[in-house]
Amino acid sequence: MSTMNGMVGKSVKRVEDKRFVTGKGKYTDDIILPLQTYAYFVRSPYAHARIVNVDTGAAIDMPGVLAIYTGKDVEAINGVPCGWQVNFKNGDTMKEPKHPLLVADKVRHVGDAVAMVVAQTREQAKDAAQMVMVDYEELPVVVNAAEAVKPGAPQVHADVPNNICYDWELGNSKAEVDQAMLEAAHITSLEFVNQRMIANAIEPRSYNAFYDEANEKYTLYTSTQDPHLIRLLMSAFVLGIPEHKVRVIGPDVGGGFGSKGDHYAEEALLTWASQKVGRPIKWTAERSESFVSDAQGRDHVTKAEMGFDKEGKILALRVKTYANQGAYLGTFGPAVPTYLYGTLMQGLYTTPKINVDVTGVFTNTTVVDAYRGAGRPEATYLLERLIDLAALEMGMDPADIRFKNFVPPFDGTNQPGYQTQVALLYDSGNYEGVLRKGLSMLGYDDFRKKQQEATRNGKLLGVGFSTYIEACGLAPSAVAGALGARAGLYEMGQVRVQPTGKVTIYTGTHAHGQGHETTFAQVVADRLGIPMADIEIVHGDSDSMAFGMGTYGSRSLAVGGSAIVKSIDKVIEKGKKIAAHKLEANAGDMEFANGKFTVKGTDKSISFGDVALTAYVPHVYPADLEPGLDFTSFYDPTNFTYPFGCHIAVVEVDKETGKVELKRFIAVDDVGNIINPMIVEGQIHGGVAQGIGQALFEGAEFDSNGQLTNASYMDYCMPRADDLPMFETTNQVTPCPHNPLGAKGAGEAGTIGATPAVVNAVIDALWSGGHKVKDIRMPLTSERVWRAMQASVN
Ligand code: MCN
Repeated sequence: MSTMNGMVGKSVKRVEDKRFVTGKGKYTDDIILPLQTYAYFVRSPYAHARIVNVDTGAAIDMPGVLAIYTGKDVEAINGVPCGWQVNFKNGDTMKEPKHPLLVADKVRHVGDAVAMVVAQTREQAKDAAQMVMVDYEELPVVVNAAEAVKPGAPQVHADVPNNICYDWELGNSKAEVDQAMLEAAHITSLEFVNQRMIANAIEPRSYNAFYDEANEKYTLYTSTQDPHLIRLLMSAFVLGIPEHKVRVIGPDVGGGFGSKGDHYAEEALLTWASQKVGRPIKWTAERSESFVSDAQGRDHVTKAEMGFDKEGKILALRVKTYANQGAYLGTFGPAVPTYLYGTLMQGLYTTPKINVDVTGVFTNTTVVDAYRGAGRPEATYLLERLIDLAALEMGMDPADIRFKNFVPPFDGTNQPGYQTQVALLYDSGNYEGVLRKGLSMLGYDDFRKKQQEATRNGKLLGVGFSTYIEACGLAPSAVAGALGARAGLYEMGQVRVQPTGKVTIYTGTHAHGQGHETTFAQVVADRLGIPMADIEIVHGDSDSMAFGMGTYGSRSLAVGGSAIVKSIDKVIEKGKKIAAHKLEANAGDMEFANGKFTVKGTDKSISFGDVALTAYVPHVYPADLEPGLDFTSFYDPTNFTYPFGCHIAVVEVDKETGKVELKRFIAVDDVGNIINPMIVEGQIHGGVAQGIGQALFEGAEFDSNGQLTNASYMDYCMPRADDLPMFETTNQVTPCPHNPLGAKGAGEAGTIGATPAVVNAVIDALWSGGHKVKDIRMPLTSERVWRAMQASVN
C-alpha cells in the first residue's frame, strides 16, 4: 500500500508495551481510592431455586462490615438491559425478562448474585458473605437449549413460555429451499453442538465506584470494552442518574474477548451503593466467580443440510439452530446468533437458496453473549464442516469443491459488491486467491502422497480446510437498522492539535490488548507527516471524549480509525486556509504533504507546526476563521468490512489412543490494507490459538443440575504454547472499498477460521484410515476421538 509518509504498513513496536512489560500498566484493581472499601458477592450454589429467606443478621455484625444489600433492597431498580432486539417471526416482541442487580425471588443459574457485602477490607467482606444465610428451595433445572423448548421442560422465567425469547428466520423461504433440495444429487447433513466457551481474560472483571457528594457525581472505574455504552445503559436504563453526572473510566484492561462488552449488574450495583455507603467500593472477581458470572460464548445445537448437484455445486442450505442465551439476555446476547450468525450463511459460496432459522432459548446457565468472533465462528464452523464433509462423502477434493463454489473475485470499486441471500452485501474479495496461497504453502500434492504413505505405515494423517469470511467493523447503522437492531454503531474521533503542533487524539474505541495506541498513532503520523512521539492516543474516559461505542466486532480501526481520518481531513482543510493566509496565496492553491503546506507549483511552504501555532495566535489569523485546530467527527460506515481467508490444519491422530497432534497450521488472511503487519500477525496468532482451543481443548461442561463441572483451570483446558505448532501465516491484500483506510478488521479473523480447519483435519485423518466418521463433539479429546473410531466401521 502506498502511504503518505510511510508510517502505514510498518511493523512499529507497540508503544503501550513499555508500561505493560515493566509492570506499570494501571488496571482497575490497581486503583485504590481514599477510604476505599470492598465488596463481596453471595452467589447461588444452585442453578434453579426459589429464595425462601435471606438472613443477614450474623453477617452484619462481622468485623469491618459497612453494609449488606439483598435483592429486596434493589427490587425497585431496573435490571440491566439488553441492547439488541430480535423479535418473533410472527411480529411478537422479544421476551426480555428483568435481569435484576441482585435476585430477590429465585435464582436462575449457579453464580446468580443474591447479596452484596461491603466491608473495610476484601477479606472482611468475604468472611461476612459466608455468614449470610440463604434458604433455597431447589427447582428442576434445564441446561440444554434443544431440551428447554420441549413441552414440560422447567421454566426459567414464568412469563416466557417454552423458554423461547425469540425465533428468527432469514434468507429464502423454507419452501424455496425444500424445492431446491429436491433437485440435489447429494445432501450432506450434520447435527452438531457448537459448545459453550469461557472467555478467560487474564484480568478478571474489576470495578471501583465512588460518589462525589460535593458535585453530586458518580465515577465508575471498570474493566470494560465500552465505557460510554456502560454509562448510557447504567445512567439512563438502570439507575436513572442524569448521564452528565456519571463518569465511566475504562483504564488498562487485561483482555476482554467480547465478554467485557456487557453491562454487568455488579457495575450498576457498586455505583448505586457507593452513594449509600458514602465511600468508594471496589470489587474484583475471583477466578472461580469469573467462571460462573462472566458472559460466556457460543452454545448452539444445530441441524444443517447442504444440497449439491452431481458436480459438487451447492444448490441449497438449510439451518435450524437452538441458541442458548443462558438465564438472562446479555447486552449483545440475542444479536449474536442472529444478526452475526444467520447473516453469514452465504460464506464464500454462491449458494442460491438459503434458509436459516434460529430459536433463542433461556436455560439455567450463565448468560451467553459475545465471545471472540461472536456468531461468525459458529457460522463458519457450520459451513466449513459441511463442505469438507461433502467432499469426503462425494469423493471429491475439498479444494476443488471450494473452487467450484467460490464467489468470483471482485474489488467492489466499480460494482456495488456481492449481494448475499442473507442480507449482507460483501464489499470486496478474492476468495480463490487465499486458497491458492494456502495450498501452495501446504504443498498440497505432496501432502496427499504423504497421507497415503502414512496410511500404508498404519498412521492417520489428515488435512482440514476452512475458507472463511466474516462481517465486522460493527456496525453500519443503516444495515443494523434494516435487520431490526435497536442501534447502529458509528464511532467518534477527535483530533486536537495543540499550539506547539503536538496532537492529542480522542477515540471512542477502547483498546484492551489490540495495540491502538500504536496503530492509531501510525495512521495520524502518516497523514500529518509528524513523528509518532508527537501524538498521544486517549481512550476510555467518558468525560474526555464526546461519545464512543467501544471495541468489539473488529471495528476499532475500520470505524474508529476512519472517524479519526475524517477529523484529520478537517484539520488539513482548515490548515490550508491558515497556511494560505500566511503565504498570501489562495486556499485552493495549497497542498499538504510530508507535514508541509505548499503553494502548488512553488517552493513556498509552511510547516504543520507553524500552522498549528498560527491557529492559536489570533493576530496573524484569517478574519473569517475561528481560532483553534480541533475537530471531532462521527463516522458511520456505509457497510461492514468483510475480511476473509484460508486456514489449513494438518494433524496426526494416534490410532491407539485417539490423541490428536497438530502438526501444522497455515493461515492466509486478507484484512484489506494493513496498518501494522506485526500487530495484525499477533492478532491472528491469538485468534488462531483460541480457535484451536475450541476445537481441541476447551468447553464449559454443565451437568444436569446446572453445575459447571470444569469451573477452574484444573479442569477447564486452555491451549498452551506447547500444544501449538509454529503458525505459518501470510496475507493477501484486497482493500476495503468503502472506508478511507481501505482496512478490514483483523481482531477476530483467527478465531473464526481456525476451529473447523482443525476438526476437518481430524475427520480427514479418520477417513484416511477407513473410519467414516461424520462428527465428533468438540473439544476433540483423545477419548472422544477414540470412541468415534471404535464406533465406526473400519
Ligand atoms: N489492524 C491493522 N490493520 C488492519 C486491521 C487491524 O493494523 N487491516 C490493527 C488495528 O489497528 C488494531 C488491531 O489490528 O491495532 C485490531 O484491530 P481491529 O481488527 O480493528 O479490532 P479491534 O481493535 O476492534 O479489536 C477487537 C477484536 C475483538 S472483537 C476481540 S474479541 C479481541 C481482539 O480484537 N479481543 C482481544 N483482539 C484481542 N486482543 C487482545 N490482546 N485482547 C483481547 O481481549
